[in-house]
Amino acid sequence: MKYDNVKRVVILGGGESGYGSAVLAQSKGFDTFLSDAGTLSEKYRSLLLAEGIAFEEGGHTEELITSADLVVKSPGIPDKAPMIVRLRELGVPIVSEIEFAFPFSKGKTICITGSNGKTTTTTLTHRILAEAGWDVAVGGNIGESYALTVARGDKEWYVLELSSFQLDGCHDFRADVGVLMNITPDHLDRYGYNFQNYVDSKMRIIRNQSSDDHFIYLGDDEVVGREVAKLHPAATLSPFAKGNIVEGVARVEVGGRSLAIELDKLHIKGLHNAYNAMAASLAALAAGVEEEQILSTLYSFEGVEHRLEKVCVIDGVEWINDSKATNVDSVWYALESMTRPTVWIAGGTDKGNDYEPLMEFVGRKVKTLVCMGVNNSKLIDNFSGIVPVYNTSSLDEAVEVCRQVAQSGDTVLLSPACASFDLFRNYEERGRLFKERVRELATKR
Ligand code: UMA
Ligand code: ADP
Repeated sequence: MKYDNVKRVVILGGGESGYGSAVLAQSKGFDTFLSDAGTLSEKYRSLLLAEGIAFEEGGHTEELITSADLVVKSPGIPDKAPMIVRLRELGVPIVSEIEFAFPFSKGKTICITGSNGKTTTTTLTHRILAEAGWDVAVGGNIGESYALTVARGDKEWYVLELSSFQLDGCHDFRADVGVLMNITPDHLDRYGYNFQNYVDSKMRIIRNQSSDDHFIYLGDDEVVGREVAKLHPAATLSPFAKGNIVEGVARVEVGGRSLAIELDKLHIKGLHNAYNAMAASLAALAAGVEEEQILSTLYSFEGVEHRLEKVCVIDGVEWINDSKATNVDSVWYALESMTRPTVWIAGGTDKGNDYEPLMEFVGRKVKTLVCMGVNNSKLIDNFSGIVPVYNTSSLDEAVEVCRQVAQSGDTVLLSPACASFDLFRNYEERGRLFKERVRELATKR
């Protein structure tokens, strides 16, 4: 066993990832200790106490950590954190939760990464396998951690959403089916503001793959195409691309098995969702799910909350919540998929956005921009003079302006291109409150 010489396992970070690693480590009989530099949430503190796992919070005590044979690092902890720097100086092995859990599972993995589309594709792929009656768990950068699902009882299949942070600490981990949705700039603060570092991290999805494995990727993505040409993955390659779509039907094929997806029959709309459907179908075909079963789930899948989610129609105006669109690329796809004149709500904490790619839609599809944030100057500078731009600094104000300017036949789209932290706790709160306000409008009518 890989961990024969490991007695003490220390887990850094006590959120979802750290908790799952600690439960798995404890259940495998290691001397387990969890250390969190901040304050644990009530949920994880009580769970750790209930499981009888030793832990500390409010700081990392060096001697309790450097005595580890193996350290499992939570994905949110950057490499430059002082304790990580110290452990590297001392040569203590540090792995990600995914790497740590991998040897304890006999299950096969479908691993989905990319800058956008991970959660939608992961959820859809999991649903296809689950509805086919397979023994499958979903986890990783979504819902429960991989480690926790392994600790709770091994499954035959895992569908895992993997972030670049999780891939970084992987060495021996191998995906039976790897899926790369796209690579566009994101999280550059963690990668020395060097895009190639982030690209290298995403490409770790093919690490250790052999000719028995599958690698599914967006063929239209220049960055991914360049990396595939450079790295010559050993796995069977299955690109999906715009070119697969002819007259509203997307055709995909793996190892002689093919599927024709009628895009009209999907509830999830837009080119990006056609990509997501193709990726999930290819993954399911590669895993061996029956064609009919895949189509049946594809055509009933309603999408994931906060991703181009239809809220309601009020007086002929359709309201859509796309609060998860926290970067320019995801907004590009949202606007691309709009079929009606659009009142676009954007703004929040800017992540160094370049709005140039969105210009093609503004004026053509976007009839009005409603900025919603503490500081909207960048959006105002970019779009003033092209379409009417309104400056608002709260959700209530933004929704009220939209109510006044939107006419029957229009769509109001919340697709912010920014993080939510200036006005909200997270994108989920932003999306939830937006839906609440819109539904209140509907009842007040
Ligand atoms: N902490 C330390 N030491 C430090 C810094 C932080 O102990 O030096 C502690 C914090 O006090 C906190 C804990 O670490 O208690 C948080 O760890 P974490 O940030 O890794 O968060 P988790 O709750 O463990 O959740 C992580 C992922 N979060 C991140 O990568 C930021 C979750 O993805 C994932 O679902 C979960 O592991 C299970 O695998 C969330 C996410 O936002 C959804 N991901 C990013 C994204 O999608 O953009 C990558
Ligand atoms: P992730 O988990 O990678 O953040 P999500 O499925 O949660 O991806 O979608 C995040 C945002 O990106 C949403 O606004 C969604 O509409 C958009 N999106 C979904 N799939 C794609 C894709 N394949 N390419 C670009 N944007 C996408």
